[in-house]
Amino acid sequence: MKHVRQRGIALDEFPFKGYERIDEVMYGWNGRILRVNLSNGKTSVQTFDAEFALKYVGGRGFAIRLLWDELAPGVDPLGPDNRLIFAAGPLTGLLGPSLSKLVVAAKSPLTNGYGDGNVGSLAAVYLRKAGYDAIVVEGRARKPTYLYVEDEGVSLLSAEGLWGRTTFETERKLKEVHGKDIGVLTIGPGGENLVKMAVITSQEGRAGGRPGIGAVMGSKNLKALVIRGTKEVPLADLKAYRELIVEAYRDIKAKAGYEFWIRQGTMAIIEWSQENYVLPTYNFKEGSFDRYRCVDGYAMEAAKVERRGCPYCNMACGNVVLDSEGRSSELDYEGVAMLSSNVGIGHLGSVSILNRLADEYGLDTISLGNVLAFAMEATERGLLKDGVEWGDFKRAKALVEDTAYRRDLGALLAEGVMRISEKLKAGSEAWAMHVKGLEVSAYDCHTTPAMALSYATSPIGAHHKDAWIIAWEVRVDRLGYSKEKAAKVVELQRIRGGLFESIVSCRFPWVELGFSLEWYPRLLKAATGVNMPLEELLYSVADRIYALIRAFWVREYGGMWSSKLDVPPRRWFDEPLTKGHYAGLKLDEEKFNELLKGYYELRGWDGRGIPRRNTLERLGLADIANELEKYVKLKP
Ligand code: PTT
Ligand code: SF4
Repeated sequence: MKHVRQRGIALDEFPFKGYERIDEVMYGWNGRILRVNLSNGKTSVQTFDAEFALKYVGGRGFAIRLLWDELAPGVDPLGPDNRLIFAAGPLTGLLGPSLSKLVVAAKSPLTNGYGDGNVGSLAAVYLRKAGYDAIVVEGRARKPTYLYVEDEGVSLLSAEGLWGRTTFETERKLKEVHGKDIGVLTIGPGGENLVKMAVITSQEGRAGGRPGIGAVMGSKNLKALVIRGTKEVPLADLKAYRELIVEAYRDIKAKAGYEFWIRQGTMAIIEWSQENYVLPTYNFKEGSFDRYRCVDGYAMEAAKVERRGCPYCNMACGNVVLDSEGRSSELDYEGVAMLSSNVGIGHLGSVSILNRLADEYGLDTISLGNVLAFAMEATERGLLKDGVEWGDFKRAKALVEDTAYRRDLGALLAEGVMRISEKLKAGSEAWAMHVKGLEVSAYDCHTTPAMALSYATSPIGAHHKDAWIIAWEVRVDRLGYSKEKAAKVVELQRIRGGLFESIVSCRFPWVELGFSLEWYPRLLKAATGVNMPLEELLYSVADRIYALIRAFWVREYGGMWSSKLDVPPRRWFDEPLTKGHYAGLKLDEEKFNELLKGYYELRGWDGRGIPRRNTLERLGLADIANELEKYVKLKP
């Protein structure tokens, strides 16, 4: 990366086909990364050029390249040398449908591999309006600190009065000090106490960074980011861009599913999952829950008091209910499924309390539902004293607090299921529901091999974000192991994990309402002036990002890396479902391994799941291949 902003890169200098620069100025990107070193209190601006922008686009693409370049393999994720990255893309923060999302990334303390998440926030808008595309934080502050950014002005301020406060309190306090017109990203006690599933939150209901990115922030003594920006990102064709977004907003609103989406958002998935026997139930033992009606989208609608969302979004999905303590709680499918059916609690008011506490303490609801369920099963099996029974809301609530503060049993739960299982032993790894250390999100995979493949090959551990293939799989071929399924996983990863995480935009308009993908190259062209066809974004940019993330994992694991890391939890291979239409069925290990092999072939990775040298070279990553070769022998 060059440290001088370069304008007017000549077309023939750019090594990739398909781009057509229509202007000499770099539009759409600010071309600036704010660097913050908390150890010495210094801040600086690093610029990047058009080549870097076009090669990695933004968000996850920027994050993985920076982490690859700057982290020594084996670096302590909770040490000062880890980098905490907030990365936008060329569409982030622009006025337009669902564009206010931000990637938060670091080496993960939960998995020791690449970790990221995506949070919707006014901070994303203001980051770009302040003139930056990313913030990279390194070092560790001696005392609790928060970063204040107002256009060119950057200061590190004392957060001693904020440390210990919940995320909600922190954001409110910061607004008292700096006014309401700020974007805030903050951690709660979970991040402060280095809980391995701590997230970064915003706006009392947005959260991101499942693989412990909040703990990385806590390890740096960084309580919050406060951002206000007043400038406009330079756009290549403002008139065309404005015309497009008017049309795009209209298109979204006219979609057939719009009205129902506005009513239920992701909460509609509870009923769908139940009907299709994939609702996580009792630590993923079953796929259906007898009290699902008490926590489904209709139960939520009956209790709903407000709808919230990310800035500029016209399909806001944050459904707010009052919990049993009379407090607001913003619900979504993943959190509700994991904190209800998966732990045996069939009461929406109670589930909403657990969900709200997770937001206040800054803990990931998905991993929390997993560790609670794991503790319940361990208690049932006699492995935990003073544990927790299935469905015991009162004890579960106390354990959420204990986890955030690492008290008693909570200190163990704060480590996540992989480490709890390593401690308890007694064969518990067979029902520790994680991949590479990240807990499984809310879809049971006894009878959905492609979804299991999606978890197994996700670039951050068991998260559905990159390939939510289950809806297609259930509709098209429920139980099969055809290579078409591997191809579909790759296709979805390209779109969801590559395109949306690099441009950076919310994927819901496309996923939930069928907003065409073709909108994005059009928006990109108007914003940046660059003609990046969809094929280029999917087959070059997305594949490059995936190969680089995989290279990062392999470099971290060195000789320990093997395809055995790309497997779903054992429970789905060993224990069949006992209830419902698919009772008696489970995953077939041999066939799954064939599916995985097919996936590797499609990606151009070898049988160990390592990108081949020619794959890396084809993607413009020859330098990565040379570096990786120091750790493992690459296949040609
Ligand atoms: C995301 C994961 C999800 S995925 C959910 S609900 W989902 C949970 N949300 C949590 C939460 O809330 N609070 C909390 N304490 N923990 C939480 N953990 C879980 O985190 C979110 C929406 C949703 S709701 C989804 S699917 C989509 N995710 C997107 C994505 O990943 N990328 C993208 N480009 N667009 C997306 N749009 C949708 O955004 P992680 P948000 Mg999220 C409160 O964080 O680490 O990525 O894991 O950001 O602003 O809350 O919006 O049924
Ligand atoms: Fe945010 Fe939901 Fe809108 Fe996506 S659909 S931008 S997550 S409010």
